[in-house]
Amino acid sequence: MDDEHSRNHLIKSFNNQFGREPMALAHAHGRANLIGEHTDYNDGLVLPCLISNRTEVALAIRDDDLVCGISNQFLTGHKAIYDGLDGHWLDFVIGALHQLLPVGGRLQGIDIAVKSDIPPSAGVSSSAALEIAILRALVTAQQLPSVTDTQLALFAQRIEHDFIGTQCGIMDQMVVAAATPGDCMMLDCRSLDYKLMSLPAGHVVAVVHSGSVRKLSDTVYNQRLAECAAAAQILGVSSLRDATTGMFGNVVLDNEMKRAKHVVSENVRVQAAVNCLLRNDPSGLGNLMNKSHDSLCDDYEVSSPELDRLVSSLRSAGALGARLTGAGFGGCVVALCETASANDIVSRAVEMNPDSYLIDFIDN
Ligand code: NG1
Repeated sequence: MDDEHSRNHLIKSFNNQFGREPMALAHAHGRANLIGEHTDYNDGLVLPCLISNRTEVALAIRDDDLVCGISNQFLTGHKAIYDGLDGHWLDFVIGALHQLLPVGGRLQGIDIAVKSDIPPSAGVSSSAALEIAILRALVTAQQLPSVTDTQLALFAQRIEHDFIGTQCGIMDQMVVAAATPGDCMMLDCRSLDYKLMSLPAGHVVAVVHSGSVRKLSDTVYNQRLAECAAAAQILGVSSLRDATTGMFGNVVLDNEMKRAKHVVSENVRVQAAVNCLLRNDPSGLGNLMNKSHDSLCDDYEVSSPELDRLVSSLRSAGALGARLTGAGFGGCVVALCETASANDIVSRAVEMNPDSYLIDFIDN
């Protein structure tokens, strides 16, 4: 479905459900991370790209305090703004209303229709896309002064922290707010400085779903966060961004130090990957992606048998590099492929992993 057709379809659904026209429309894309995993909440470096899959929202203000929503992915529902959080997707809308208060927003009832082709729980930022799209539409509907992309990203991250319960870093929200499909964003998660870059000429990144959704992710995610904080304290640095490989010595590494080793080496790999993009070196980039996956598997311990199998199938089918993307424990894999052979590589890998399927090809 093209963009205009899809927008008209959303407006029609809004109309059918709420019997009126929406006051604002907005959309935001999902993302796949090329390299730089589990570094964002350690003040580190990341290199995510937007995918073409996107979330669209249509909304209008109500004159009571109810938030009423329909979605093609989640259950229709309604709740009052002042009801407690209960894990319903409408908590994202309530979170967004609260975040916009400091820039003049108001706590008002909302009718909202959402349409998305970003698979949830797949490591491709369906939640950041929903947050940014809702925030953008509310800025329009409430006629607020314009908000910068970085401000939007920080509001979206606070929705995760305060209304959803995930203590995530800033990678997803920054790239979703500030990039356009096909861009790679080199982001410093400490300073929030970023640079948009292009993929190597003649190459695409395949985003392939392993067929297994993320399991145990919130619990293990928060556990990794705590292990990284403990490792930083042991190493005497304020965050693992300031740790160096020399600090580990030659001793056998316990869990905390293994997590630290991944983060420190991953920051080095992101810098090296940026150099590969600058000098158009796809095989160097592929190599770094492979090393990143191995480190996530051995030292960070967030891979799964399904992800490992898909990664090795993509490599053996001819990808220059393949790795899990997002938090891990299931979800998607990214693979760097020559454009001319990308379809063939993905078809062969999918044949070897019948539950897996292609989500998108990212190209410039
Ligand atoms: P995914 O798996 O896309 O939800 C999560 C975090 C990111 C980052 C990555 C690991 C959320 C919402 N996002 O991404 O901030 O830490 O894991 O690099 O939890």
